[in-house]
Amino acid sequence: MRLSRYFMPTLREAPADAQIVSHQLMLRAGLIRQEAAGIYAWLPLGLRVLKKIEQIVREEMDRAGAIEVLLPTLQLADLWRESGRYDDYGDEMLRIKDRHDRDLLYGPTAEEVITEIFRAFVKSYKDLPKNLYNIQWKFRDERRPRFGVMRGREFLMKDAYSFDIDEAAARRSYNRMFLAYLNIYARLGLKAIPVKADPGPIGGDLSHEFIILADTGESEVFAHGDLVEMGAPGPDIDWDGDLEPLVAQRSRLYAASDEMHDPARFEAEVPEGKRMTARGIEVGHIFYFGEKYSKPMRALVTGPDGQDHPIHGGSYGVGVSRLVAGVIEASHDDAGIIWPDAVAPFGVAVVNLRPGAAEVDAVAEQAYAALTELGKEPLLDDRDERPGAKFASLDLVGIPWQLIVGPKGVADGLVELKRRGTGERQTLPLDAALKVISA
Ligand code: 5CA
Repeated sequence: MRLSRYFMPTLREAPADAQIVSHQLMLRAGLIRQEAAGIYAWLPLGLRVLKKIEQIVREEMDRAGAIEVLLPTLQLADLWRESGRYDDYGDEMLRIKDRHDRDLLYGPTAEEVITEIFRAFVKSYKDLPKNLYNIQWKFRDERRPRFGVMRGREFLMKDAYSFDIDEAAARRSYNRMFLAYLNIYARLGLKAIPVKADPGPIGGDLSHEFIILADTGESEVFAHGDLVEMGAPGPDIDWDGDLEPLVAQRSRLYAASDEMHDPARFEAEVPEGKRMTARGIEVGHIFYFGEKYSKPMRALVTGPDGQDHPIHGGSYGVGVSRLVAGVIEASHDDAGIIWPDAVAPFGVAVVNLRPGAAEVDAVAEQAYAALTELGKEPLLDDRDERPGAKFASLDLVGIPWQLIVGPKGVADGLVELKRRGTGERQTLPLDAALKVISA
């Protein structure tokens, strides 16, 4: 992409009502634009990051055996009347009438829709387990949308739904998601801790939230310090094998969010030096709720005994759009965002310090072509701007590498390479710079 033709509307200052650093930086770097309270347009740079996060979530869900579908944003109220949640859900649900005076709603989640699909097609335990997931916009008419996309009204969620014949099988599905979630956050460069959580309006008796630590987070967590360091299991575990030991290793250490916190247990179970109390951002939430939806909605399968059984369900959410802000909270400095390579909107900025000077243009174009060839998704800064302004905006938008091409270097056959995260700079021939970036 050539910056002179791109759309990257950066701002010198963030609007005064942006209170936390990720919201400020998302506005300043031109990632989003607020269209209404809690409703945002995703501008080109923000959309690229959102898509990268979405793709990482997709790959890890696929790896864990889940199957992607795309559910509608608008749902029939009648489905929610079947489950009994239509009246319970309250003012957070955006209710709509169509021209036939039929009640619709903008889905805040999709347990009912997926249960309806499941019951239409799956009739036997032999077709289980199944896990279907959906990456789709949700709407919750939050009383206090705030902190930008962190707590929006419209937001992108990955929601997965598992179907099993009994509780033991459902726990295996739950375990797969538990571990897949840790892998997702690790690929995003985030340290996430699973904490016991209150299932809330989703229902059920087993639930974990995944929290990344950040001072500005809305959740308070109490946890054994070792949990933070334990990390993700990695992609190469046997997804069809017994995952219980890997899950138990993590869930037996004390970790709870404020509503589930038990100070006496915390003190009894966690040695003083290991007691961690921190604020964090909830970036995922998983639930096992058994027959909560399958019973009232009659999602039944024939078991090995020849009888009909309501399936045992779980649901598993990742806040995809919230994660864009979460990554920024975890990775920024005074100059702006520092994208981890895995989600950066562009891999490298090729900074042409003297657009119009033939030799400089030639080297910049050569670098741009080579990086494109290498799949590094370069952004060529060919704007007619002062170097200082270029560096300030590229630091702000957080591209991981800057490959700087100027008249002095070109005369000596050299370019400069800067790593955004560390500020480290080196001067070297273009070929060598390309090798460093590829390594
Ligand atoms: N049905 C279940 C799982 S699919 C569910 O809806 N879970 S949830 O309510 O916990 O939402 C899942 C994730 O979506 C949360 O962990 C959070 O990361 C994200 N999320 C929830 N509400 C918002 C919001 N208002 N803005 C941005 N992200 C949100």
